[in-house]
Amino acid sequence: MLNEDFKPKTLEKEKDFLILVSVSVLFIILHAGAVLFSPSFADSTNTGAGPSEFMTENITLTDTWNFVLQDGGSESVNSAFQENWSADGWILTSVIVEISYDETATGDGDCDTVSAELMITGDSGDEPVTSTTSGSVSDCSLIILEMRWQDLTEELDVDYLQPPFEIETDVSLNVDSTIPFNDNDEQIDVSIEVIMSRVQVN
Ligand SMILES: [Ca+2]
Ligand SMILES: [Ca+2]
Repeated sequence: MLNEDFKPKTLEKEKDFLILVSVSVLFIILHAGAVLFSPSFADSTNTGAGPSEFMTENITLTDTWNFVLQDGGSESVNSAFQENWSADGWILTSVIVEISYDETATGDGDCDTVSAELMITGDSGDEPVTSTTSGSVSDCSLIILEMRWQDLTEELDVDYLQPPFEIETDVSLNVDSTIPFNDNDEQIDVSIEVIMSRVQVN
């Protein structure tokens, strides 16, 4: 039988703590009238645990939109982050946006053309380490846009984004069709995943 000291108390406490953090962050965002992000999962990552015990933790939030665009039309979706969002030390480290669609016109053998652009408005921190901020496809394949900043380090020498700011994704449609007057629109699905990190509070 295991000694009490070897039971995973720490993991349980950590899980409870992360659930509390997820709920708290969601409440802050809702209270601020910002985007209706809902935590899809919360995970904890320990990095660089050396003599100083520097550790970070991550939380991932997701949100989705579905809309129909007419030929030549466009739509802008925005996720707003208010100032109190970072009150507990969370910073934005990654944004991943997926834009997907299919051909919904009956009998149409020509997929429409969808274009998308990702941008941050309202704040100017350091540029992402890697980014893909625009894309266009005409074969019904997935568009993936992303911005990734440097991971948190003990030195904290990165000028991360400071709220308030908005993550904006612009999507536009141009219909292509093999049958005249058969196709004039398309349904577009947009999924946004945001990863936030902070120095773990011991
Ligand atoms: Ca089409
Ligand atoms: Ca179509």
